[in-house]
Amino acid sequence: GHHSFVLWLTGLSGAGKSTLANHLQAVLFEQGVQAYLLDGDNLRMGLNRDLGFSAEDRKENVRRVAEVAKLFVDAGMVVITALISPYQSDRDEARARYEEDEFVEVFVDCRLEVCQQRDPKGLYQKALRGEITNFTGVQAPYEAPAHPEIVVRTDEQSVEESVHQILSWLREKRYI
Ligand code: GGZ
Repeated sequence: GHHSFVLWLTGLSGAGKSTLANHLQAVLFEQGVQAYLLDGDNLRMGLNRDLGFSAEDRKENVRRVAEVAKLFVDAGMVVITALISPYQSDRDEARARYEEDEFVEVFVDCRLEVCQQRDPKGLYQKALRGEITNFTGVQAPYEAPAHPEIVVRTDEQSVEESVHQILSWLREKRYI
């Protein structure tokens, strides 16, 4: 059997967090592990609809998702979160809510220029034109994780390779 934990994906907009999270969820399901997905983008339509993108609001966003994910983990589930979560201090506070072996931080590492080229929703374009303010990587910072458990280079390898890399790590460390 597996134990319950949160796989905390962090990275720039367009780095591939949601894509990876969805693929991971599907592959885990095939292997008998049901993982619940908490995607920042979706949660901002409900639970976090009152929050914007100031540093304070992002902090609160990350805090709430960490709390909700903790409830699921306590209920015995595997949780995958996909939030930019750009500040080291916010991620550290999230991690602090968990037992040491319950929080697996995954840096979804993709060069900014590649994210800007992908620009799946045209948000970088809008930010560069000044139609969106506080956009991560344009007007707002992204602090790369200091000590992530896993780093996947989504600008240098395929989704499948990143998924495989994460699953191998989880198997090796007996998470699954
Ligand atoms: C960053 C923004 C912004 C600004 C809208 N900055 O790539 P997406 O579009 O689909 O997902 C992004 C999402 C980021 O929400 P998070 O909850 O993950 O952010 S954080 O952890 O920093 O609180 C992006 C969209 O919202 N979006 N405006 N200004 N991303």
